[in-house]
Amino acid sequence: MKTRAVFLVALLALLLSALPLVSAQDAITVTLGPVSQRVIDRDSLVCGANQSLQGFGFVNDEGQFEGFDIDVCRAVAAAILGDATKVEFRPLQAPERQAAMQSGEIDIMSRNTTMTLSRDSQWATTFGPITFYDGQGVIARAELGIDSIAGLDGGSICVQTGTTTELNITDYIEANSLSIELQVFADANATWEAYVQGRCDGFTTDKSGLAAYRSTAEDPGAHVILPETISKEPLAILTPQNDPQFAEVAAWTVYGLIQAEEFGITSANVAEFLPAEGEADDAYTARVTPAVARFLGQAGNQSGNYLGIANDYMVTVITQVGNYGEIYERNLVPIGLERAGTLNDLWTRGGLMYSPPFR
Ligand SMILES: N[C@@H](CCC(=O)N[C@@H](CS)C(=O)NCC(=O)O)C(=O)O
Repeated sequence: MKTRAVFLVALLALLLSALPLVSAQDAITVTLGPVSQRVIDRDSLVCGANQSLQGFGFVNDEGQFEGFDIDVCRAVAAAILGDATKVEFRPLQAPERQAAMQSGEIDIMSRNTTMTLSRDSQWATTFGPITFYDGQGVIARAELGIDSIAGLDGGSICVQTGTTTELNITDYIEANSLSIELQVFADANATWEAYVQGRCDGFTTDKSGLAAYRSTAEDPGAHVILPETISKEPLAILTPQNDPQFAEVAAWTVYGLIQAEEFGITSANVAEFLPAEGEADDAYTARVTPAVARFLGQAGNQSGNYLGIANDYMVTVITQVGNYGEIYERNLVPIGLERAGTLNDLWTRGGLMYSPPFR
């Protein structure tokens, strides 16, 4: 019995000595997935985008893509390629999104796209973190003098096909026993134009989209956004389902934007959160906090290494694109989407923007 116990202890010791010692400092090996690999090989990220939605994704007067969703793609390019300008934008109409994702012609989609069960399961995609909490609404001409969707009973609403919008408004009309005719268009701008020209009494889309379209109207005050929010429209990024490693890169870039804002790290002050010349690791860590040192991949901490990208990738992202709040401020405040007190505020201020821990 005793000999057997000694033998077992000896065997255990042998086995343990054969195991590599794992410490936080050890190199981490990450195998790049097919999407990451092709992005690196072509040195450019192909991003499915909107080209006609003010604030979110549109082509500006200089012919450049601009907007909140556009900046999210730029942030992912900065994370994986170290350069926020290395993005090729692929404009997509709403009904083209599923095929673009399934065919593998894009690496990522960042295009006011609502996360739903059927899309998540049927589009060969992985939805990433929610970048904007939205909900559907209806806009109508102010001269009608109505203050609710029911005021459009007997009238008509213009709506774009291939969207959750069309499905939700159909449900709403039925559930509320309204008699409202839907005029359906494939193209977003054609839908808005039809409403503006008086072919419909109202126009419906995500409330963010209503703000965007109203901002382009000749007289924005001539249109009222009705108070009801008839659906949940959590807008999120999408990546191809065949590459979980790339999905993690994209997800932890979005989380990083939110976390940077929570830490108060911006494109203007990020250098202050890096080690000063000659500053010892422990002095630096004490100055910025261990959590910030980890987040920025400094002082021997692992960060991007876990994802197979540059360890200090968030330094690059914040320097080149800014944090979530900066991206919001730059793109969405100008179209009238105030943030304070909304779901899109940081969780520390009562909103839903919340990053899991970087550790
Ligand atoms: N979030 C909804 C609606 C998305 C959507 O495509 N909305 C329209 C109106 S705001 C749009 O962006 N159209 C622009 C286009 O198709 O070019 C969805 O995912 O289906």
